[in-house]
Amino acid sequence: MSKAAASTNIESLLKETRVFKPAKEFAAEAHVRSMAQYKKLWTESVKNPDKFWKKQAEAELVWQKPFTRVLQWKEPFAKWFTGGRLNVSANCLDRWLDSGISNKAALIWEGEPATDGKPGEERVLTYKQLHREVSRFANVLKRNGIQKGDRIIIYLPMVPEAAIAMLACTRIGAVHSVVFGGFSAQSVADRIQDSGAKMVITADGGYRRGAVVPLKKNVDDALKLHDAAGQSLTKTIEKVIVLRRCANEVHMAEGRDVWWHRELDYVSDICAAEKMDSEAPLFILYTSGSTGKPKGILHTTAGYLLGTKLTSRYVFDLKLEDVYWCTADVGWVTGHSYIVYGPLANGATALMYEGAPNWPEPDRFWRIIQKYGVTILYTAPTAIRAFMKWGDEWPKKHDLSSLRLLGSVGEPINPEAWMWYHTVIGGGRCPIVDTWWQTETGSIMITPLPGATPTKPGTATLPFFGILPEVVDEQGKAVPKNSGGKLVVRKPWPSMLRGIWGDNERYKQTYWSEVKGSYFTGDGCRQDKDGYFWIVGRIDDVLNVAGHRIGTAEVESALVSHPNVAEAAVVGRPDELKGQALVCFVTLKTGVKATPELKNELRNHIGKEIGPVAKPDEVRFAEALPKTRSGKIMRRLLKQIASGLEVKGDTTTLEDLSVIAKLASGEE
Ligand code: 7RM
Repeated sequence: MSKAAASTNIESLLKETRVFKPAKEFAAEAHVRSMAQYKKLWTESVKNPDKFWKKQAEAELVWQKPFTRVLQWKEPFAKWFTGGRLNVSANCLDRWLDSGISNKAALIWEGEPATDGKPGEERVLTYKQLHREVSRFANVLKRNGIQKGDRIIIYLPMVPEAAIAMLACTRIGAVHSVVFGGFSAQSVADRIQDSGAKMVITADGGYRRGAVVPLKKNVDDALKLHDAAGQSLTKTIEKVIVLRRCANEVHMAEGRDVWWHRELDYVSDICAAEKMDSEAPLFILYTSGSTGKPKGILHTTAGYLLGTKLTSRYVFDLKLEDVYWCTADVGWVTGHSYIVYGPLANGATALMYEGAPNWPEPDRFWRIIQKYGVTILYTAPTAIRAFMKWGDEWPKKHDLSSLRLLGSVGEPINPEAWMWYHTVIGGGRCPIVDTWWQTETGSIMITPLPGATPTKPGTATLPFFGILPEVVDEQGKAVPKNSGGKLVVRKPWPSMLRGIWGDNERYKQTYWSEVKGSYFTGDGCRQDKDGYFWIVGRIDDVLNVAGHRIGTAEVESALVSHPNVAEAAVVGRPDELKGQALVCFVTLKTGVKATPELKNELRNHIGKEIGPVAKPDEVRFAEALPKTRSGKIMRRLLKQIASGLEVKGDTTTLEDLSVIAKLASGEE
């Protein structure tokens, strides 16, 4: 790419100049109150990480036996807080029992509304009650043959029992692997096989937009699956525990399947928390990589707990009186870290909602916020853009004045969505924390601190304490400010993944061989003059069109800044002349007509926003974009469609298969 072209691109990336300083009243009450305070703490934390993490681990965690060393680092394998023993469920529950908050709500759960319009159920579990339920269920696990170190698949809907099951595992040292309720029988079987799980915890069914998802049936199907050689994929499974949720008919296999509620009759509500090694495996969570086979990301006990606890408190400015709502599913890492472990380790009150944002109407979130007086909302850009599309009338119907902080996670948030979130949902008064992190990182890595960091729409801003990210070139050398490069992390951190389950080679290969001596995130990034990190998206989403490096996220952001566009995804298609051509898939706002004129207008709009180099070769209108159940646009599929190829590979995480059929047939 020519120098001139490069600088044009960079300028366009740097167009966003709005800055939002924390309000004085907010900062005055916040855990971190100024940039000076943040900078001092951060500098200390990376200059002397041993000292910093030692102090935090001693102050924040309840130890059954103190640790003797902070970090043993044999790249790429880290051991944190060795010699120590502790229990995650004891840190989330028992520690609050003799405190003033034992009778405070730990979890507030709202069920999906019924099809006949009846409101959803409500359940509140105080710390004391949650402690009892977790202890009882931990005894059920033991009664069914589970021992320390055994792996358990959790395949449940968004009900409190999902959190209870996770915490019960941690109480006795079993390793959970939560599989999102939207995954297929095949995915369940693959995860059982890879983890060697002994048990599945599931439900008869789960509600989704008024329908029943047959979870137990899927488990039955999974348990019948074989590999190509005729070997069972799931022979390690001894027991299946079934929660009754929908009362749909299910088959119970004698000797293998037991009902959750029946089992409770046989157990006491006292279960001592196992003394676990700091480095004992805590959970495995499968995530997709660049190959077809999902990776089992392994997290361990002490470091993960410390990371999620600290970030929950500082990033969300969490206080005891907050009603905090993270809208993720517990099947994703965001649900693990920021519904269950982080908030409970802080004695917070976390809300959990079973259903979809637009069921039965697109105001579900705003209704819930008003009903419970939610103070902190943590959601994803894809949801925010959907709300924008559905129209302002839905949030406007409800009183959102209880909100004091907003969070975003999962993908880059485009400035337009950021501004809408800020104005329409936050009433212009709530700071937004755009949090960058990954399944692999365990907890938030790059983020504003809401009482300290001036924010700019579209950037996750600066690193959290103890985190040393850098943007580097092909040789692994730091690039100058305002240049694009690969995002790496230079130092180990407590909540980092400890490996890929059963595949050390792949762990080394994927994360530690791209840039020598550093953790490679897979994301592209640049730092602006203030040192703020602008995540451009996955490196594989950066296109090279006729020698110009174009971030798909950048073009998408330009598209959604057009008043008629609700959402856009941009991919590359191989092109004989240019290397790659740019193809845009665009969802229009409700009521906007899809015309050839509009296509042209959008091309010109991009030309205007970014420059002629970014003018797409093709604009295609789509009723909806293919997304994973966690809301990430499946660009891999769009690339195949853009290239006129048959859609191949794993589509089990796809939210709605018919979207693909429509796109491929060219239906608009
Ligand atoms: C928490 C989570 C990780 C990938 C990551 C990025 C993207 C996540 C942001 C973001 C820009 C953000 N875990 N990503 N958060 N990009 N700004 N604030 O999403 O493992 O499922 O995904 O998501 O590409 O590498 S994840």
